[in-house]
Amino acid sequence: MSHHDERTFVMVKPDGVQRGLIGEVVSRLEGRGLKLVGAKFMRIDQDLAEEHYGEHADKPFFEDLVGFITAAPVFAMVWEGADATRQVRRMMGATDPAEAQPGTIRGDLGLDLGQNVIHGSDHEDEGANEREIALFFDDEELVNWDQSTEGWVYESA
Ligand code: IDP
Repeated sequence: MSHHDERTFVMVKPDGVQRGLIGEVVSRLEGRGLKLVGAKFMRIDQDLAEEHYGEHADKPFFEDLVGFITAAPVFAMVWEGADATRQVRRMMGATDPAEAQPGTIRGDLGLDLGQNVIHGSDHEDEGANEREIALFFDDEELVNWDQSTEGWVYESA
């Protein structure tokens, strides 16, 4: 694994899917130079929702959060690149779109904390990216491939 190979889990949430923002989110991540290695259009069931958001199980908003994430399909993805987990979080912006900087995905595309368009693994939670990837994808659903533009994204391969 070279240092360009960090993988992170990203998901367009039900509000983003309903609002036709899959392409916009994918376009921003592609444009940054990140490499798509897995994608799945799917409906999250109750069990998966409760596991994915397990850290929030005791929060007052947990039931609404699980209800929201299971209410319509999501677009789950794995993206790869240098410092990918932290870089995607920077592109997402603050959790509350009302506070997210313009120029970020949430800051440009959302207004409501409960419907903030995108999920990305937390870079401050060690191993969250690998755990979330494993929760949503089997190994054989991830595609190892060489992207011919890599030499134009990273100065040294
Ligand atoms: P993150 O999505 O930026 O990682 P987390 O703190 O992990 O933020 O929260 C998970 C999701 O739960 C958020 O994206 C947001 O949709 C929702 N959420 C977080 N805090 C609140 C809250 O105080 N009220 C309602 N929903 C919340």
